[in-house]
Amino acid sequence: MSIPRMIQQLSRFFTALLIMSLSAQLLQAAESEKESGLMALFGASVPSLPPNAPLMSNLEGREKTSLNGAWNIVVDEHNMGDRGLFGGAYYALPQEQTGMELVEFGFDSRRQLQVPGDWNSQDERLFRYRGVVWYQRAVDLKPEAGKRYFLHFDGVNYNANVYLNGKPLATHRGGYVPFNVEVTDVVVEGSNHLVVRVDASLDESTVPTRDTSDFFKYGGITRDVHLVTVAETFVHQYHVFLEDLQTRQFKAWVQLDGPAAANREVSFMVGKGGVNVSARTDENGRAEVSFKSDLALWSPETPVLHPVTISGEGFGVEDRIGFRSVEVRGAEILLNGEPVYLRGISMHDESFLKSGVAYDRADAEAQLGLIKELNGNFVRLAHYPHNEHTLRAADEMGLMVWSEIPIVSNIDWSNEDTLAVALQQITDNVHRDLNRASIVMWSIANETMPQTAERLAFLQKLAERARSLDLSNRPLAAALVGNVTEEFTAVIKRLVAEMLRDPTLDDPAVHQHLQGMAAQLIDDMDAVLNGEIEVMLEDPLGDVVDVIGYNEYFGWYYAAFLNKMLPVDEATTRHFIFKIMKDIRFRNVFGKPIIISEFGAGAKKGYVSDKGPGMIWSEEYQQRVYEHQLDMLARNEQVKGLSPWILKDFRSALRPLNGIQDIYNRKGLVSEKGERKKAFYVLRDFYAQSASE
Ligand code: GCB
Repeated sequence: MSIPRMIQQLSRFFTALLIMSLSAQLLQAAESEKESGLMALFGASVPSLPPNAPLMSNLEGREKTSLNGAWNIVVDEHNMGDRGLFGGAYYALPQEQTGMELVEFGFDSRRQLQVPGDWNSQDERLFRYRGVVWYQRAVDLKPEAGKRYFLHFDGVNYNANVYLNGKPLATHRGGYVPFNVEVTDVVVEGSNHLVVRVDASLDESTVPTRDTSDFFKYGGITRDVHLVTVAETFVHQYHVFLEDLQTRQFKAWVQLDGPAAANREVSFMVGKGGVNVSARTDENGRAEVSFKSDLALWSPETPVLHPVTISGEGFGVEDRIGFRSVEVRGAEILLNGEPVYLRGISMHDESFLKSGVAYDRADAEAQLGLIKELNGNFVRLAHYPHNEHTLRAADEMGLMVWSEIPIVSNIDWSNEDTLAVALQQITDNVHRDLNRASIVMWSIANETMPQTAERLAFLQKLAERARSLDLSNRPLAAALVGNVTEEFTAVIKRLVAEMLRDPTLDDPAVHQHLQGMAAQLIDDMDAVLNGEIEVMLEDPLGDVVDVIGYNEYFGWYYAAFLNKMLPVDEATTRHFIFKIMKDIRFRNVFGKPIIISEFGAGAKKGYVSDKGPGMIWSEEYQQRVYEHQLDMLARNEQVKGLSPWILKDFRSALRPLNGIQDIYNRKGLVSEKGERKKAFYVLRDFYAQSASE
């Protein structure tokens, strides 16, 4: 036989083999999934798994084994792993091999990622990757009768499917809230094969969406993983809180889970040698008690945490809880009955101790330590729930917290599935942190648009959910959207008036243009020049929440927008904006307290423009923005707190300006490495002053 003919025959043989193998797999896939065609083989649709079990609170107080460390991974760019091509699904239990089986994937130590941690900053090849990665590790175990076992994930971004010993167990959506999966019936003695499929892809219907927010969507098992062991009937959730400041009445409820949850005696011990009360659970396993006590209260100055034990026969959990009251009265925020000014800053869940996501206690203490150094008493944890260590550290260090979920900008407001994911996120966020004294408000939205009835209905449901879960009436907040036309018209009128009376602007063409604008916009020149510039917040979301957040960027973006309407260069517009800022007054039609939840300016540490000092992106320019902002905000009586944007430069793919941003949002008061910028000291001194007043 000639060589070409031999090759032809061989290739026919292989093609036949391939077709046989493919059709066998196709048949199998079609049978199991009731699908046919190539899509069934190539795993385009991921079989749906049941949702995870409801979240247990207080991971810290549980008997647990850490599953942090090196996990083996397979990158699944083509989303094949649910069925695999040769060798079966990636979650299947590995089979004994003779060495002759064709298997086209494999987990082993040659490709690993550290858990916790994102894949983007651990592996250069995955820096921009937003697809599927399969994680695998062995879990050694000696299960005991009468115990229950849960896998607990503090955060997997974005979608996680969990498989143990080859069995698909549960799915979870939402990258910043914890979840647990019960594995009691699946664990075996010895080595257990744990696989997690992590899908970091986002779209328009996810929470957050893919494109409408300015932060890096890290992928991976980003936070701690544990195997938690509990009794068959155990304390699932609870809340112990100060119900009434005047009478020092406390309230506690507990929810047991398990076959013997009903009609059980549960005791609550609070404080050293203090309270010891008990109650019986109802038929749903829930018990409630009230008690009076003069336990010392938590505050940023005295962040006292009391030991709490909730237990019954054969079960129990311990915690350390602070007690304080927080309420909104008129336009005031009261902490333990006293008006309080929130000296805060915003931060993302990143750390200057490492690149990528923050995930441990050291990160938390380093970040929050900077806020203490700023003389702050408040932090806005933007734009999603942060890792649990941060909340524990805030409790201990004495920082009040604004906690939020990733409802940012445009969300798919009329999509029921999006609403379900959002509700799940607020539920899990509240459940995880109900007992954290540091959290003084739950925020449900950041700058959400457009202002439609669907948006409001969606956000109202989130508010109702938070209120129904948190019986301590923690205030709700949101960063509202302003009325841009009114706001900018008021500002532009004043700018035109100021420019007209400034003798240094003597170009006749400029003057003529300004006069034309004044004729159209201004009736009473004196009133405009001597009055206030009012920014009235009236977004109807203000009716739903208790605290009005507002993000404003006077001195930064607004100068660029406004400049487009003015006949001067941007430097001149910036100069005049600084001049008029002292007269800007933020008010709201709801009579509620306002927090300026963002203001700021970008600066690269050490940057000097070749156009000279003090240009935008310099530390000096950022410092100037802070000086004018703080001067303005100190004159604003309805403003009861600040959380400027932002503590540290953070990763954002929206910020590609080479040499300056380099994929960082540069509005940090410290660089990504923690180097303090000049504005850091401006805010520090301002807060020192306001703390002493
Ligand atoms: C905002 C957003 C925040 C952005 C910030 C900015 O209003 O809430 O997510 O990062 O502005 O720097 O533009």
